[in-house]
Amino acid sequence: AAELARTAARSAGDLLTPPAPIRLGDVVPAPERVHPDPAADYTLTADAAIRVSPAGREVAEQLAGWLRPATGYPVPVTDAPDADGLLVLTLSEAPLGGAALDAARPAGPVDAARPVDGAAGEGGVGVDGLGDEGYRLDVTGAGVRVTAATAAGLLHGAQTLRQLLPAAIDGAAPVTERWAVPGGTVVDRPRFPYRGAMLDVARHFFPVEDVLRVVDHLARYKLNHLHLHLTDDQGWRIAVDSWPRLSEVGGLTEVGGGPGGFYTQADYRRIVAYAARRHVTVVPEIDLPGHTNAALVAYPDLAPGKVPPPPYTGTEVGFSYVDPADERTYAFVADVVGEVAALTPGPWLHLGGDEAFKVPADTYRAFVERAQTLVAATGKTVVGWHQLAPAGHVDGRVLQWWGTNGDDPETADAVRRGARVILSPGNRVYLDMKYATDTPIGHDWAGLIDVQRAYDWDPGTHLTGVPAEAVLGVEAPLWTESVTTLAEVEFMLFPRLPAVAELGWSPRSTHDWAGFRERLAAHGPRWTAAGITFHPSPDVPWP
Ligand code: TNX
Repeated sequence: AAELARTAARSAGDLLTPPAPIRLGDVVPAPERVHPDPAADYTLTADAAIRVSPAGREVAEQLAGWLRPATGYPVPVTDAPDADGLLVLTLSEAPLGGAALDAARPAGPVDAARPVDGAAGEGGVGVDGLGDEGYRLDVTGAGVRVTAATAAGLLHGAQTLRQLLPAAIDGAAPVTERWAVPGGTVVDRPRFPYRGAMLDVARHFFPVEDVLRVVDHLARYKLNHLHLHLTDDQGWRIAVDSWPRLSEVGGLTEVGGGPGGFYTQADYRRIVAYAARRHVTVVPEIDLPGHTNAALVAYPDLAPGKVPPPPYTGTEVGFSYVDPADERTYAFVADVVGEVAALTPGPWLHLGGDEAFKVPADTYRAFVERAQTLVAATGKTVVGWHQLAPAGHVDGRVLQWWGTNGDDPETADAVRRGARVILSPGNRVYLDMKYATDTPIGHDWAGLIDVQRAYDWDPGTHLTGVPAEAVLGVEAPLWTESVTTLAEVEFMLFPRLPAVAELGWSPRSTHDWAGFRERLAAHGPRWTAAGITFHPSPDVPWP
């Protein structure tokens, strides 16, 4: 009877309003399960409010912040349990009451074979199955409900809802639009726990505001880690109180001779806190023992032979290293990782380890083993480039693989000894690679990477001898030797970052280039509305 009544109501409505222009499955990254119900489209109107349980308030405020500018609606947020709320975000298994919404939705189990109406807890998929980051989104004619076990899940669900509204929602000023949301249910959760991007703030320095905007871009596509490459030959970008010259002197340079810069500890805390609100974990990298020229300029005593090197603003790699034979070097490492760990709430600390070409293999291994132990002593889990592989295992250690041939016996061996892997294959996800020969910035040592190349591979099977269970996730690094402005950062991120995000989030069964390029195409107008610079790739049928 309820079904009949809804169908009748829909038929009357059909005469007046066409269906929502966006389909429920038109989301990037692709959701795990989608059950459209064309009879249950919802239209956001001026009286919309968000009702939320107190623990989800932070997410509700962000959602309201996305909805207000383009709609011009007030979108109040309330946690009063009996308030009218047409958008409901709830963290509990027992959905909050809500007269309009509950009356419109008969209970029923989640079932892939037919449309779903029940709220989580009533049917086959409760919040239990959603894990740390999953969510369930129910859209009916009466409203929208997002259910999750965690605030992170709620945020991911809210991001999905944002994508289901017309592209104009991303504009900064009010526009006249029918704010339709397609009806039905999405049940969604990530394939991999680690989904990230790296920003190299060492080759060129980027101010805090730019980094915050990158965090927003990550969160939009359900990426949950921002790796900051904080130190390199051309600049040291994080203040360390016990070694102040690192930033005061080592921070003064960058590629090309520009002014450089560094983050004060307060700046860094601001980035970390902003990211945390968006459920993005910051992974700080202190690159050792190579890529350390800026540190050696600041403290020549750390240089081999105590020979002060000149500041470096070129783009060569592999020439510098801290002196592994001097005990002071280990005091330096302990102090730096100690302070960075104390500033960082997330569990990871990245030790770099790449391209220390001047350090002999056994010296390198001994250095890394001591450095790993110093990181472990801070309570953080060691992450490092895959060159760390030959060193002994420390608990939980993660290797970030950036090779280009999918085959690396040393990494496979480290995995057998307990390491997990983050996949950043250079020829697939290096965001500093050019899209095409005529791309004005970027490199091509790992090849040209347009969107299809970034998308068409499988992190679960990419690396020989590394089973999917050992894969923590994927990360797309952006090195910035040739990238100098936020617009250039965005140009290299979009549209490849959403492709990598989908590899990290979506079940393999959804992988489909033909479908992905169509879904991605619809994001071009969103980026335009949001003022995001992007590469208009010929791989994608932009509208
Ligand atoms: C290799 S990838 C590097 C970086 C460069 C990059 C340029 C890695 C761990 N090291 O130092 O910036 O190539 O693409």
